[in-house]
Amino acid sequence: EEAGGDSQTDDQNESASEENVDTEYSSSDATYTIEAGIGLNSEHPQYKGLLEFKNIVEEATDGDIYVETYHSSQLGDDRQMMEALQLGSQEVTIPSTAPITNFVEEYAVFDFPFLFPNDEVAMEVLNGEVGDQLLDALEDQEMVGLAYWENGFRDLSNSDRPVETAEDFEGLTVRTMENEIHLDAFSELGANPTPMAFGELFTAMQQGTVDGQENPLATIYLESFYEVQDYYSDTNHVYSPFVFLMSKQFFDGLPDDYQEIVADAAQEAGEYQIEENRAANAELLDALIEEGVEYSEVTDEAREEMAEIVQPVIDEHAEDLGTDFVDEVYEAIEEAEAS
Ligand code: TK8
Repeated sequence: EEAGGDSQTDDQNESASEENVDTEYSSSDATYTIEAGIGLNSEHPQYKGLLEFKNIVEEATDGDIYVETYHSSQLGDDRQMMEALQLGSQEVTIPSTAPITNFVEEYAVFDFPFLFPNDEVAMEVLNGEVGDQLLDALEDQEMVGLAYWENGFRDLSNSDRPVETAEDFEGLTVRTMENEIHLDAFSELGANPTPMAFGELFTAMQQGTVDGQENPLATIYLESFYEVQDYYSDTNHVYSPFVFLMSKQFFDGLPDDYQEIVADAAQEAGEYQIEENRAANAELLDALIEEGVEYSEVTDEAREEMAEIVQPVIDEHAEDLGTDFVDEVYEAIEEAEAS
């Protein structure tokens, strides 16, 4: 059984190192070793995607680049891993965009609630001009953004009550990512947002430090949050992209053909990750209900009410980010919707 709790960490370490030796290549024969770490556990499509990246890169370089994979925040939380990339002490991580805002502020536009109508439009915008521009901005932060992967639409789970409407958020203590827009939006809804790193979340829910959290269904199920959460609502309030990041120091030190191999592999493994992720998010509701979680269906009407309540938060942050940039994003969304 995989769970997010602390007691599981030893098992997860063990299985991670087993996976690392379970390949025809080894780090001792390699010229380059990529240490790649993610926050989610080995059950999540994000990790499957990372293993796919490993296979493609090792195969294409005949083991000259070796990829060591770590999950479950074994190398740190999203922010710490990005800092390690900047220092060149870790080579790859795949955070959600929300913690990237601490490095490239404009990524915050993706934290605007109800920004994207669906994941197809989101991916089109990310893979277009807007997404490229933001990847480029990472270079000043000593990171290279190689591809967009997908975390998905975020939903609410909690241990206190069924949440169907905006009113139901009142007084609910909700863990949010460490990101101003999330904090402000949940405050506006009447909840008590408590920012913390993902790796601390399971224990916080278990100990009752927070009533709930918000993440895509795949995470809620695959991280066994149902062990400590009784209610799930498909709020779909924010679409979270993942960004496949590489240390710029490391990338710049690779020969040109290897740079191309890792860039293509990040893209290709991402296509696989996105497919697996969408399947997981589409399939796991029944499984979650079977674990005893009560499902509250959120109507479009209720979502519209939530959107109205948080609109002032969006307006305020749009000012901060620059209205030209935000308008460009809105236009890209309109274009993607029309195509
Ligand atoms: C995993 C995180 C996680 C994110 C969060 O490293 O913190 O809630 O959704 O998936 O990036």
